[in-house]
Amino acid sequence: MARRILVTGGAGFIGSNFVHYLVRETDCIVTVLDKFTYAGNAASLDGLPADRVSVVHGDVCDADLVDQLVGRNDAVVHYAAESHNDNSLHDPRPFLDTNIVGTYTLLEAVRRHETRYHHISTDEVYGDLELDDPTRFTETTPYAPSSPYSSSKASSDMLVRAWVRSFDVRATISNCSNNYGPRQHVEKFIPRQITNILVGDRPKLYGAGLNVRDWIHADDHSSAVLRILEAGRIGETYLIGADGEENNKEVLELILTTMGKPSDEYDHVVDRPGHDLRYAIDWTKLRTELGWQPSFQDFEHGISATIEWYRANVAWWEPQKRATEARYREQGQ
Ligand code: NAD
Ligand code: TDX
Repeated sequence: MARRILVTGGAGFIGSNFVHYLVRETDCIVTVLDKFTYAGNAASLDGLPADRVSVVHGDVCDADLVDQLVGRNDAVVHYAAESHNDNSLHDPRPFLDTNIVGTYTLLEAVRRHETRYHHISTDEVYGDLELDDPTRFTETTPYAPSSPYSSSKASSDMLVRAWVRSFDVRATISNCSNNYGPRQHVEKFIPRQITNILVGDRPKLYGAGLNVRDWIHADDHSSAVLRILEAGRIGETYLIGADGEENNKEVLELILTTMGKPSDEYDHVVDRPGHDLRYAIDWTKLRTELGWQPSFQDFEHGISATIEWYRANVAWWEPQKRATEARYREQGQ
């Protein structure tokens, strides 16, 4: 197991959950590299021991800084990204810079230092499925991304594959389904609806809400990544999921009723252009090859715990809420 791990994007949603997970479950030393964009939150790393976790404020596109940090670590787990589809439809450029050039910059550094690299990606690289399609995404599904976000992530995956083949970089890739849990930015579906209810606004459902997402708890994503880092085969891709398919309308109704509201107390708003219909992950390879299993299988319980986290941590999300909703209002969403 790597002793010193560089976690990029460690002040974001999934990256911060991974850092907390590493501190709880391992004895490794963590360095976070984060640009603290609107999505990075220093408070997400509060309470972590200073002798285990240090934070560097910087950009994954800064080649000198990345080279120095990679040189001091045994492994890199690359979470940093522009991550929100809606933002990518209005201003794609930062997605190309961070997601593509940032990944290139890290790959060049791990190539020079011969450092183990794990690349965090998304199931959205595979495009979408019909609602009644019996198949799910596997590691051999052809890439067919729909949005500027997912195409930039697909590009970054391709760079990793090329650096493995051409330069023998010791890399693995994981493509995970939709995460939920604590510390997710209020622009994303589940936290947006929970915090709308908490501030007295109505939740907002895009279109008819029949789109299906395959939900996994962020801690299960973390345990899968750690397993791949420890035992994954170099050059391989692993899909991460937890059999959590739900349509958006059902998820919203669950949030409303769990929070004591009538299940129809929400607005339908304009749909996302090019909105992917359904994602679904077949994670057989992760189970059979690496023996991984998810721990959070009760979605209703996971949603209740997430609602409680947002209730108890208003100071964490309130500063971002007004600006996020102002942006959505401009877009009619
Ligand atoms: P997030 O937006 O919550 O966090 C991204 C973090 O990256 C932030 O802390 C931000 O400050 C940092 N960052 C952005 N640009 C940077 C740059 N140029 N240099 C350094 N740091 C930078 O995102 P998230 O939802 O936690 O997603 C993390 C990763 O997981 C992404 O690679 C995303 O594609 C992937 N992923 C997310 C999901 C999901 O459901 N959210 C699912 C599968 C995969
Ligand atoms: O207010 C909303 N109303 C709504 O109906 C928002 C913000 C979203 N939605 C819908 C759109 C999607 O069908 O909910 C679904 C989930 O939306 P997002 O939270 O924006 O996630 P999604 O677009 O599915 O992408 C997420 O999962 C894959 C992450 O943001 C990506 O980073 C990850 O790669």
